[in-house]
Amino acid sequence: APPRAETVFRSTLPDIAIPDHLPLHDYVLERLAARRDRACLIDGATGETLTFSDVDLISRRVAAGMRAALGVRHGATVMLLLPNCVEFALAFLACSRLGAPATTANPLHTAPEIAKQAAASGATVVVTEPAFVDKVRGLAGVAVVATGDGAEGCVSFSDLSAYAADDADDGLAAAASDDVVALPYSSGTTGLPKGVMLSHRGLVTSVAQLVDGDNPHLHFREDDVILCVLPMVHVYSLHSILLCGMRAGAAIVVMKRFDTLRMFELVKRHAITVLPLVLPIAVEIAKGDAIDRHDLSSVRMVISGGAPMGKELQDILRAKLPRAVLGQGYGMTEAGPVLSMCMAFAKEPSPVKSGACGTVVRNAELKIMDPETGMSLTRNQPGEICIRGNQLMKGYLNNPEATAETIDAEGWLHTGDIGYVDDDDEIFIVDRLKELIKYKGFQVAPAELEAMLIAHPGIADAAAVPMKDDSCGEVPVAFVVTSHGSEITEDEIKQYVAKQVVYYKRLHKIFFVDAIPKAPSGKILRKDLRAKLASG
Ligand code: AYL
Repeated sequence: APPRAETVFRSTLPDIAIPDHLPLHDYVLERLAARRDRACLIDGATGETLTFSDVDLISRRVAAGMRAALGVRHGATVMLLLPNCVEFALAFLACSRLGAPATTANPLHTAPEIAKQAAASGATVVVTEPAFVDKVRGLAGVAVVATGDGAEGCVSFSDLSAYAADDADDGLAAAASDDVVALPYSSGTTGLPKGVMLSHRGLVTSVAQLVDGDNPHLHFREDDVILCVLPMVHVYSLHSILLCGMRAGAAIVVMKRFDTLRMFELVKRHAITVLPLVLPIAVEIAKGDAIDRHDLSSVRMVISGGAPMGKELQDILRAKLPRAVLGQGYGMTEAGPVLSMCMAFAKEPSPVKSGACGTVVRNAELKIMDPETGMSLTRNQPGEICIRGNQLMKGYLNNPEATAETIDAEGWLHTGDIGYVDDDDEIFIVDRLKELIKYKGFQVAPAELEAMLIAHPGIADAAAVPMKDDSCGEVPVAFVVTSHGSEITEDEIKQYVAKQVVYYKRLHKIFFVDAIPKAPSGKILRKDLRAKLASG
């Protein structure tokens, strides 16, 4: 039988030319000559400013230093274990220059979590802050770079940046746009965190889809000042703030730690125009009255992404920031990462609805698939969101099976998100098919918590699921079956997990049950457990 016609959704904007032959650093710095003296990175704490010229030069020096002092070559993986700081951006660009994939990790992760990612990614160098050096000292065969003037037994970042820049680019002779440039970790639709291979071509495409062309979908301007408070180790910030901001020639104000009042002060001091946020920050802003006592009139754009933002919250924010355009972006690490963006952010904007998470980006195809039949669905019918285009990940590192489960033979990436496209091409996410728990936009993989729980002798079986939470979006909770004779308590279980994981993976509640509901295949019936939570 002839294949049934598919319903494919495209951007409402025309496709553009994308220079995807360029390595990522050359692409984001392509207009360097015209921007040499413009501010590129501003340290929020000190006000210290690096121009585009500084960023170009120092990242070349760091690349030369990494190669000379640490032997980083094309294909060697470098772990960036950093809080938000200017050095993150410099080190990331240096890795791009060397053709060395950068795997990013939150420095608040525990030592075992870091060790796992370092081993899985094959990192030979870790760049971190002196405060976190102790977490990586024990890693065999891994050299440690510490920012500032360094720490004992480490190479100091400032020494690296003192190397001569001349030949730092040599490694590039071999670097192709198909090479991996970033290797964030994500659990995707199922299982444990996996290395997501994002290539130069993929990230260049994804950045271009937002900020390039005559009518950019996400219109960042040269005179914009963008706040970077979201962690750069996460792909939302790395892509949509750092890379998009640099490509557009905007200035980026780097804030290390979120604090509402400090953020308002920074907005005023630097006349910040663009505020990329996640739900919990939006909640903080919306709920207090501090916002009424601060001058935020410079802000023209507020972007929310990474997790759902309800219509109510969006309406409150809109009332508090009447001069700003407010909207959402929708992304997934594996998707490269952005699938859709609010059309009110375009240079020639179109109106949007509260609660929508944007319109599909240009040079891409989106379809809604019926999870039962595999057929594509038409407008207003919810199904699994699938996306296709050059921006997608190359695959999971060393895991062709998981890659094949996520990107099908026709090149469609299956997100595990349930949503629909409405009559105006706006996307609404209504549910999640996949296991993932999203705490303040951070990923928590149920499989990771379950493996930990089951390893405890007092626990016979367990399932971790998300529970709705007003300020965090979702929190991880667990259903636990205790072993025969075990008297383990809720607190003991919480402590046991808390000791092993970063704060956002901690369990907030334990429900003791007689059995975990499972399908005949052995798969946990997560929907049943989520329904149990919803019914109280
Ligand atoms: P990951 N609304 C609802 N759910 C969302 C949204 C949104 N706006 N954005 C992301 N998600 C959920 O890999 C969804 O379930 O990437 C999705 O599959 O940590 C999952 O989060 C992916 O989680 C941007 C804007 C990047 C967003 C991103 C998201 C990166 C988060 C760049 O400009």
